[in-house]
Amino acid sequence: RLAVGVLLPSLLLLSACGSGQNESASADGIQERTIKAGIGNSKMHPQGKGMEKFKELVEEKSGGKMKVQNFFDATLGDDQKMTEALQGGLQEVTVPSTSPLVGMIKEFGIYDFPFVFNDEEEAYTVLDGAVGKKLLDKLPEHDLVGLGYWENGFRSLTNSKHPVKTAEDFKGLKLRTMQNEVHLDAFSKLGANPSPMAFSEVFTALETGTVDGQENPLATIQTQKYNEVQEYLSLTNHVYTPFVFLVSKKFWDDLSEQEQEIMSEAAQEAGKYQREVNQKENEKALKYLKEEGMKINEVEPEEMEKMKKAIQPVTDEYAKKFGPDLVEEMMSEVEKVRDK
Ligand code: TF8
Repeated sequence: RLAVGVLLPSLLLLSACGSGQNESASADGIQERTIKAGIGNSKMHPQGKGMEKFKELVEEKSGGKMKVQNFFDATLGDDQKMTEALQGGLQEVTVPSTSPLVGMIKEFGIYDFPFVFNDEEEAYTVLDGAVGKKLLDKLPEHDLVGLGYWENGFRSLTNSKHPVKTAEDFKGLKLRTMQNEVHLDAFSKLGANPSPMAFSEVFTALETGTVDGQENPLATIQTQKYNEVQEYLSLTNHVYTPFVFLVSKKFWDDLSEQEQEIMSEAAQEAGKYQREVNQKENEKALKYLKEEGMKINEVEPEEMEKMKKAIQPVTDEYAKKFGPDLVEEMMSEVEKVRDK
């Protein structure tokens, strides 16, 4: 562990000695660096607040030598594009949903199985445990380094046609999904017409009626103002999406041990904060969306069970593809905390 308390005095000492730039850069193992970080959500979204916390922590821990420049609202591109920019060494940090990464690392698809987690604690147990680590360990061979999981969260459905209360209500709805085969196949199985689309195109697609609906956590529905173009919100909570904190491996390999430690600690501390903010803001978003006049309905547990049954063949098929052992390991970790 890095002791910041030891670092700061040595920094002061160096500047007091008036040593040259190179010496001061290397003595504490920290260089002047600018870290370009981008996300798809807005600055107001819990993910944006997490990024601001990350920036604050990195700058504090490095004594102001490492600077983080945050870009929000997909101004650097969507999840897939930013991830590619990291691989090419053109951008240092992004925090995408794991779902659009499944084309690259298929095992991330286990998180896309609907109705696996009942609450956040179950998700954290898997993500912060052995299964979560196994998946992060697959990133370096794709020129990426994963510093842990943040939270996008449980997704619910909005649409412009009718409330979705039963499995049958999905029939015929044109839905935007993330670029992910599990999501596509699961919604098809329920009788909807899903089409994959990058996040930044969703609002316009809803507004122009290219699609009838979309699904995302409540804080995203609020910050993207989907309520302005969607009448119905059905609290399906059908799947939990993690964010994964990614660093360009090209950049990472160039960092000193101290600098890596700073990045890693900041990503984890900011992640803890981000998860807390996310849970609070999702609750607030529900109130807000109600006040804004969205027609909100819950889904009865029996109906959830029917939806789960309907898509079981899809989950079974993908479990084979992603690795039955891995899926089993995930489920047994969930069971452990669920029994308590
Ligand atoms: C989606 C995701 C996005 C995030 C983020 C904006 O629907 O849930 O909200 O991945 O990049 O595409």
